[in-house]
Amino acid sequence: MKKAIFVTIFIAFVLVNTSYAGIERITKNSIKIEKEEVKIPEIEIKETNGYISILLENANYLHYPGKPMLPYYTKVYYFPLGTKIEVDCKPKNIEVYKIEKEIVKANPPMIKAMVKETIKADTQEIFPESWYSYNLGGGLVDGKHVTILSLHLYPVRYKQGEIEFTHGFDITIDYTLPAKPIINNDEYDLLIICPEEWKDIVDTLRQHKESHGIRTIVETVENIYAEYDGRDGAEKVKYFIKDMLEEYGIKYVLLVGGKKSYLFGNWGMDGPMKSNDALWYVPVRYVALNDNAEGGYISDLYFADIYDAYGNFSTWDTNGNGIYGEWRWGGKDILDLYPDVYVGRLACRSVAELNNVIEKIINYENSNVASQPWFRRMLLVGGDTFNDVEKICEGEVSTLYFYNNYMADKFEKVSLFVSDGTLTFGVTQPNKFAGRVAWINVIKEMSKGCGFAVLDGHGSPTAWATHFRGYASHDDPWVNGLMTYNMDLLRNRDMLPIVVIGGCHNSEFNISLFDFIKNEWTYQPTYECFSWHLVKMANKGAIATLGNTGLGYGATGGDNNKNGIPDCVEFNGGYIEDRFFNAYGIKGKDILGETWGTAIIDYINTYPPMKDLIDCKTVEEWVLLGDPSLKIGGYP
Ligand SMILES: [Ca+2]
Ligand SMILES: [Ca+2]
Ligand SMILES: [Ca+2]
Ligand SMILES: [Ca+2]
Repeated sequence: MKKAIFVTIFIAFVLVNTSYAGIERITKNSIKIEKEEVKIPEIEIKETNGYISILLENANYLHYPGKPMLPYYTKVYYFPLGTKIEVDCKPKNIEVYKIEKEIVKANPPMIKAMVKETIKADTQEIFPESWYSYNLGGGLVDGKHVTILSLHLYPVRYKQGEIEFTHGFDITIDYTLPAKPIINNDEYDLLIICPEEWKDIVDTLRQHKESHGIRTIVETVENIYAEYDGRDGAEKVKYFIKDMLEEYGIKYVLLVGGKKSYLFGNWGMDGPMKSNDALWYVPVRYVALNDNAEGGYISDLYFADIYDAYGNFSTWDTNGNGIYGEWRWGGKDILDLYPDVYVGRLACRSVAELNNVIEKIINYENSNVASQPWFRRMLLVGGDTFNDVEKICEGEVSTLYFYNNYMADKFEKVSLFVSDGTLTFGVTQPNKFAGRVAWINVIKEMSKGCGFAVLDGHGSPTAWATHFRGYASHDDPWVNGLMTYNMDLLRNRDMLPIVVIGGCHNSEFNISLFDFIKNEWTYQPTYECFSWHLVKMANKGAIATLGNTGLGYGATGGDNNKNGIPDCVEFNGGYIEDRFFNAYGIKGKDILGETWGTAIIDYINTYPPMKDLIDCKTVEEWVLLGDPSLKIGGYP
């Protein structure tokens, strides 16, 4: 391995009241200019099985299907929200290398329910097309409303058997600060939105929050509909959230209300074209992103992304045709996606559910659960998610990675895996019976209590499942980890975990009983989704869940780009889970909504979602079903 010159990458700083060594700052009238020099370490070239990998220390890797997995650097800068920014980067000392072998290419992301998609043909154009690119957005970072500049430097570019490599960049950032701050108030922390009929019950939660210093306001959907303009209920609610942000400086928004009907209703395929306010206690936003497998799904991120980089309202309908989050034949809306408030939903459908979840939250936060031994257990559940040559058990590799890298110093590991038979009664070869009843082990371990549980594999609205090692095709025997049909057997009482679920549709909280007839991804009838069922259960289940409202995606196999990080945690759904545990375990984000929001922000910084449909879907569909102001581990 060649010795590399170390560079500080991933620096992040707020320019206000901060100076940074090595950066020259010039002010000309109102325009300020930052100049910075970045040195790039030497590249390392590795050959494996006839393919070469080009490595750079601490780099990210391009992940576009069929394209070379080339290294790049992400540099993130924060400015006060509304700052106008222009960036120029010049490469220095460019060298050209002849490449004898092919560079390893990115596989298409795999759907966590089935296999599909073809690899796009490689073009003869230079890749990537420029030496750098950047993305601007508006978001809430460490309590500050900021304009985020994520700058991507591509020191290695490929064209027809040659790579160009630059040893460094001269970066120039011109920026103009906004005349005055867009948000300057700090009177409330939490906004709760609920239907009128539940307002009195929700007031119990408000009082509880206030008792812990979380300043809380409650507003009803009916009042918002009456007083706000908007093309549909969801847009009215979003304008209301924007007002509350500007008037009171709220940080968290809790949406209390799910779908009214248990039997009929809407789901993704119909959704994008419809306004379904009457069907919902609190409205939802369907986005019309078509991945060739489904035409739409719910995105609660819509209610969190209030501003774009310039401090303008983030409409999610930039082409103005009344269809939101479009990315399909016929149109594409440009979305900011960075959360400006942290949003979670209690998708309640009855007073009984509402009472259950409020009681669980109050009890959890009041009983200092972090001091109790059960909280220090982290449950990992996984198996072989996708077939690959090395028979890597992606669900085991990823959950272990989260544990070892972010959680091990505070948590005790409890794992249920297929490769060692702990999930499957000692059976490690494909076995229909052992696979069918594996859920008994999940019920058993979860019933002992744990602070966190992470299940990484396949999903549907009714189930989370995986496969035996080396038998991960759709027709191989399934290993059923947990189902809505059996989770009522849980006996964990008030020992409630935060459950992270990697899989398709587990958090499809728009599901109704008869949807399975028209929805090919539902498989079995259910009137509610896996992730909400866990949260709404009385005196057991989960305190909150994080999962996908649509088809989830993951990377297959081990380490194709040979950078030492398993690809299944480096890309797509695995990466957002990785960022969640990183936010909690390393960055110390222990208010659940902020943990969620930090994961989303990190993901967007590294993989700009407007460049890749699957990255866009990954952040849009990852919903928090729970209280975003929840103090993880409760109050001491
Ligand atoms: Ca549109
Ligand atoms: Ca935003
Ligand atoms: Ca595998
Ligand atoms: Ca890797």
